[in-house]
Amino acid sequence: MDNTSAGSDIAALADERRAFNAAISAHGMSPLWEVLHALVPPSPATPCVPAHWRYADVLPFLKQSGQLITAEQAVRRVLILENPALRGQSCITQSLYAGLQVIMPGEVAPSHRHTQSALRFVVEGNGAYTAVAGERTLMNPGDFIITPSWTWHDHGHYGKAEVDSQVVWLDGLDIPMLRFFDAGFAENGSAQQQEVTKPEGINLNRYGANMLPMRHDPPFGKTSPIFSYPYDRTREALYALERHGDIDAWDGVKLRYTNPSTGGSPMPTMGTFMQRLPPGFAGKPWRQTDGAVFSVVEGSGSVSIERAGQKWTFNFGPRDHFVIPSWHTARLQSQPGCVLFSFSDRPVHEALGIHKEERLS
Ligand code: 1HN
Repeated sequence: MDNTSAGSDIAALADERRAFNAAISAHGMSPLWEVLHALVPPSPATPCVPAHWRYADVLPFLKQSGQLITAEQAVRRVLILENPALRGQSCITQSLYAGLQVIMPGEVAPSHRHTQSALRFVVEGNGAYTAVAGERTLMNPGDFIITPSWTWHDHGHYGKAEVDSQVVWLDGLDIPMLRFFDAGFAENGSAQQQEVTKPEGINLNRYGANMLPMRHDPPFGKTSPIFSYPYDRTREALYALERHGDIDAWDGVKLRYTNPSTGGSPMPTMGTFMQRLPPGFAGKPWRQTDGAVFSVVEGSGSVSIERAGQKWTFNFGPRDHFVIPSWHTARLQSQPGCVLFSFSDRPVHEALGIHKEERLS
């Protein structure tokens, strides 16, 4: 066979395959051999990219949004943190939603419920509360608060306009995951605010004193019975462990929040973490299949992220947010020391037996 006839054979075959693809396409089919490599990549090939939202850039827009629309009109006045590579999809990773919610003194964000689970991580301000299942909890900076799936919830701000200022928190929801499963339901409450039937703090007394009632049904199904994890306790633990020298070369001092009745994650779909990087920390690199969203609580530092020859470095300060997508190699550094909150879909990876993590040197 000479080169010319081999060339025309190849061209003829290509034509035949194109015609075949068109023919089966008309019957709702397509050839696997065209897409097999992309369907099962050798390692996770996320479309997500690393991204950083500086609080100094975000805050003016949060304040401006307070002038444009009330919390009541908006239902939830939130600026969504959209992954730059997934614009228009309301997600920060393929499975997670994140947004910054702002509530002004005197405002109410009306009662509703949905099957999507939500976490709140308080970024700044005082005087706001969130109500879950008849109990209100004050929201203070650094507090991690849960809205379990299908529980009525509303938010409010006890403060007075002119005297007090806005409260801002990070919302983390499993919206894209429930969208993927087509399992989302939602309902509006009949009243703006749910009736308060329990004294503030009773939830923490009942489930959050390292003890549990002798007999109880889990109040929130697969979600932690505790819905508020105050920062002062978390902070005290992290700083004490730092003083004791319990410092991991990759993570610094890192603790995960737990559901006290199972030891597992507080929510079935999202894991939450808090870590302290001691002064002068230069962490080793790691990668993990769960893409993670970070909120900077105290101090400053930097994160370097690498994937397939591309590199990003974010210098972060208090109240900044950033995302490390799946299977991107990351390392954390901090000169003055810092505290970082983060959340990811790790419990789902673990439940499915697909979680993978590599700690590099
Ligand atoms: C929601 O209910 C809240 O309750 C926040 O504060 C963000 C984003 C999408 C759908 C529902 C909240 C939300 C949300």
